[in-house]
This record gives sequence, structure tokens and C-alpha cells, in this order.
Amino acid sequence: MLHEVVGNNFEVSRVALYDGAQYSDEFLRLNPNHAVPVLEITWDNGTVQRVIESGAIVAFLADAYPAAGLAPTPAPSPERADYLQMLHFGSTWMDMMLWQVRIHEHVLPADQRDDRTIARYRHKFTTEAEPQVAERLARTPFICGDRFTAADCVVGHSVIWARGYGLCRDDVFKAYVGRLAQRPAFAAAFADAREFEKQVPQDRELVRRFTG
Ligand SMILES: N[C@@H](CCC(=O)N[C@@H](CS)C(=O)NCC(=O)O)C(=O)O
Repeated sequence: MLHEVVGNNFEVSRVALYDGAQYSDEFLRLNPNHAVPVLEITWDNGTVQRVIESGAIVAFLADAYPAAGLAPTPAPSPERADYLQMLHFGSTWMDMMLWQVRIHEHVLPADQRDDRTIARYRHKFTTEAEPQVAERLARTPFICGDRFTAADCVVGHSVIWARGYGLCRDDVFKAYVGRLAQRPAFAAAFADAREFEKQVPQDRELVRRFTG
């Protein structure tokens, strides 16, 4: 989303999650939930503010840079309501199910993993979330219509995440990801994606400190 609105004109600090860097006192002062992402904003008067929820970060950036045209104007409208719904559907509902799969398949200590939880959320995602997204993408190229919006940053991310778990296999999702991948901001954001190691090795600090 930052690449979409300001190109490369921002600074990135990588957080070594598998080493447990998010549990350091320094990081907990930024985000007591010990999680990424964190957006740090420096306002014109020098005040520094942090935003620690991905849905809020994406929605804020779209509104902060209206020239990018990534959100219907904040004035109440059917388009604005639908856009907010899908942005938050991606950042809460889809994310919640994928997160359960993630932690029980890749993060938790082996003796805390639960196959029933994995099966429950894989089933819920496939039978409830996927059809809603597929139905929209069968009608329009992007999640809220003919134009790419910030909601596609969130839902698109969730679809790519799901495909990494063998979900969202229908051609409609493949074509959607193909459309997203044509965007220069997408290429910039995912340039280092291959460095990501899905399974957290059991001896890493994250496995010991993870709170769920
Ligand atoms: N609700 C938050 C969730 C953020 C979140 O769960 N981040 C994960 C990675 S995707 C994290 O940093 N977890 C590290 C930990 O809990 O130790 C958001 O959407 O921004």
C-alpha cells in the first residue's frame, strides 16, 4: 500500500519475528501486541504517531493520498460502504481463518498444534469466505468493481496467503492475482517474498515466546 501511494519514498525496518525481536522492550513500546505491521507517521508539526492495525493502516493511507484514487471519497455512498466492508472482510474475517491455519500448521510448538482447529478453519474458509470472494471476482476484475482499490491490497494479500495453503485454487483467483501482479507497487512489495520461510523451526525464539 505504501508503494502504491508514495512509491519508494518511505523507510522500512524489518523485524526479525522468528528471533522474537517483537518481544523486546523497544518493540513493545511501538506495539504492545508485539506484531507487525506498524506504521509510523511523522506529522508536519513533528508529532510521531503509530498505527498498529493493518486494516486501519491501509484505509488511512488510501484516504491520506486521494490523488492515488484507491478509495471512494469518504463521503457516505454505497461505493464507500462496500469498499470499507471488503477491506475489513479481508483484514479481519479472512485473516482470522488463515491465521488459525498458520499458527497450528507452522508456528505453535508441536504439542500445542490441533488438527481439528486446522480442519475447522480450512473448511470454513473454503465453504464460506471463498465463495463470497469468487462470486465478486466472477463479476468484476477487482473486489469492489472495475477499479483497483485499497481493498484489493488487503483481500489480494489474503488470497495470495490462502493460495500458499492450497486454498483459493479456482481459476478466478489465479486470474485476480495475475491482475494484481501487474502493478509496479505489487512487484516492489513482493520482491523479497521468496526469503519467507513458511515453517518456523521449533528451536527458534518465536516458538518459545509466541502467545497465540
Ligand atoms: N490485527 C493485526 C494482526 C497482526 C499480526 O498478527 N501480525 C503477526 C504477523 S502476520 C505478527 O507479527 N505476529 C508476531 C507475534 O505475535 O509474535 C493486524 O492486522 O495488523
